[in-house]
Amino acid sequence: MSKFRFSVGPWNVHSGADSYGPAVRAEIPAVEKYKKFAELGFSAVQFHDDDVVPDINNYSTDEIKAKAREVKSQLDQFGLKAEFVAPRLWMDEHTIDGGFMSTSQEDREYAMWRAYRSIDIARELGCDLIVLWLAREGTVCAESKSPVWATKMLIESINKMLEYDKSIRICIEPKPNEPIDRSICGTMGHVMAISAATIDPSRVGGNLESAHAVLAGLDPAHEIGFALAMGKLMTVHLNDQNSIRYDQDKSFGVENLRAAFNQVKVLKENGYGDHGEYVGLDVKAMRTTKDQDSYKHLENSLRIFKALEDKVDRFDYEFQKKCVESRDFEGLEMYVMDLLMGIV
Ligand code: XUL
Ligand code: MN
Repeated sequence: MSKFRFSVGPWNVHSGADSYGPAVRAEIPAVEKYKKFAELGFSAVQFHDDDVVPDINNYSTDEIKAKAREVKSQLDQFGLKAEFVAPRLWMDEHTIDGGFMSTSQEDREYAMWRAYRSIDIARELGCDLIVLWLAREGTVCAESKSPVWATKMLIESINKMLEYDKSIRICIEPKPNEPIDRSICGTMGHVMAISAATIDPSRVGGNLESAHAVLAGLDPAHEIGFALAMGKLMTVHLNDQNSIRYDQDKSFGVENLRAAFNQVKVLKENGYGDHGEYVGLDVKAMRTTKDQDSYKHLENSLRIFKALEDKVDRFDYEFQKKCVESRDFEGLEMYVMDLLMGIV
């Protein structure tokens, strides 16, 4: 029995379209996904603002809130909570050059409108967390904007959100690149610095995605540990990634089982979840996946996470201590490999 509660986003079950080809699986209606998420054992759903209110630009604030209430009652039906709302600041024509640090003032105002509406939606869904994946916040042409100005615009925008709602929490999901060339906020270290520069650092933290850490050339467990040490790990997006290439969102643990083990270990050792945090997945099915297997990558990720939780429970801390005392790191490493291979 897992000690954790899990969450997932509706975009994690998708039709398989990518930059190079069209959809290969049928779209599944949102309510059907929620039902299946509950059956698979998830406790909460992660949302983008327009997952909750499609065509959000066409509605007034009151209409947006009413539509969010409809989604809340759908979640209630399956005993699911909403974990967070993330403004999707990368699809709209107003976010071609990014949102909070766009070179167009009109577009920056549009980004704030989406951020405020995301807060309204979160409130209607009964959650207090806004995730900012800063997809296009950076440069595609390095000389197009000053990184100093851009960083300050991000801090200013977060301050406005903190002022708009006095108890909302803002959670930055760092990523070093893609779709942007050079990101402004690429790692947990950047997130902590931005947090410290806001008007209420206690309400600004991070969402560590395993694949994003790998893309930054960093170890996901260390990024998680760094944010935990600062008391600012608000959620996680667990998945996997084959080295520094396009963002793959593979099932958790399928590329690097030892790195996955260490992510579970650092979460478990440090009481992650004790204050209501969810273990969030952000995994994509392979494009080759058939319709009937649309949820298999979620099932696999949960299965791998729980199996690794079991390995963490069996981790021999006495043996580890002895190895450290005698500086026998070769022995310790082999013990970890034996544990993962099922030999001990
Ligand atoms: C993109 C990514 C997003 C965010 C949510 O790399 O991870 O799905 O998690 O906006
Ligand atoms: Mn993510």
